[in-house]
Amino acid sequence: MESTRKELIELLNKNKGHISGQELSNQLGISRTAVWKHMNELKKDGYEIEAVQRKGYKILSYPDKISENTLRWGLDTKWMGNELYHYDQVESTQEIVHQLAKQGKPHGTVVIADEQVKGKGRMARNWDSPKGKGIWMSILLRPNLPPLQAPQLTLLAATVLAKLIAENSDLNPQIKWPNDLLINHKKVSGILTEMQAEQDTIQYIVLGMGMNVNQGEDEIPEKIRYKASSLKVEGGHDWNIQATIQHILRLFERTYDVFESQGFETIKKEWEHFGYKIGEEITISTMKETWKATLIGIEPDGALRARRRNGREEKLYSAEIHWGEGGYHA
Ligand code: BT5
Repeated sequence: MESTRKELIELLNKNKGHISGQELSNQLGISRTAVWKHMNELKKDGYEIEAVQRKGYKILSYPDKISENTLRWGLDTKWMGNELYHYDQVESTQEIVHQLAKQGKPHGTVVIADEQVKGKGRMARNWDSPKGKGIWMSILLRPNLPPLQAPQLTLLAATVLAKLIAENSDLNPQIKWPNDLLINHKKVSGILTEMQAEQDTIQYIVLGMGMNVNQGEDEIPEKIRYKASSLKVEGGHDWNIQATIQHILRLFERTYDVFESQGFETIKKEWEHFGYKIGEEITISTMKETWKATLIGIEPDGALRARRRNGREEKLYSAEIHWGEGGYHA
């Protein structure tokens, strides 16, 4: 039942014009009455379907509720999201993509959930992912890169999200190295890049993106309210989550293709355009120490470049940056 319905939607989706009941019945191997029954079920679920005599059926619009079908509808990408899975609730989309990667799923496989009950941040931190309020999504990537270059993909993803927000609103997104997207100094999005590598080759990468979209201020956990926000809180209106996901997937594909053909240089420039606190003094914490430094920018390979107060410059691959009393701390 479920798979016939999926096939039916795919057929309607593929067909730009109307498709006749007879044609559908032939292709699906079911009777015309069964086709008609399925159509009624779809309508009940919020699909708007036009039925024209002697021409057949056509989907006019999809329901608001996100599903695999509605996400695929109009997603004109080449490789991104060719395999796409949507769940109402998961522990973490990261774990599902790890499993899919092990099953050999292709580059560009996407997993999206309405809600995560064990959303993951970096270093076993928690990522709050309330139902239907944000974008909780992980992408499987199989890049042809040495493992050392994997962090560039985090910067690429942050650039994609910053560009998307800048192009579609009056908001002024900034990227806090390496993985936070801030608006008005508050975090609206975080990226988690997990890699499976063997010596000098990457087997696969699971790139997780979390973006707070339609939470009102009181829907952001009190504990993090001083440093976290959503697009709605900052911009004053709801966003269409489904359209935004599709937009991210398209822009991600385009940006990734540029990265593959031209290297990191173009992405680096875009990243720096959104770079947070570049040229300003911040505090850097590594596993070993905490020190004051001026942020200079990022290196051609994506590492952070910072200058100590004594003038010595350093290149950092992993660190936390923070600033000010009561300011942002991860
Ligand atoms: C991150 O970690 O920023 C990476 C977040 C990645 C989430 C995505 S959602 C899809 C995929 N599936 C997953 O399970 N994860 C990925 P980090 O830099 O460690 O930041 C975590 C810290 O941010 C927490 O310790 C909180 O202080 C804060 N935080 C938690 N939830 C937040 C939220 N929704 N918005 C803003 N800040 C949050």
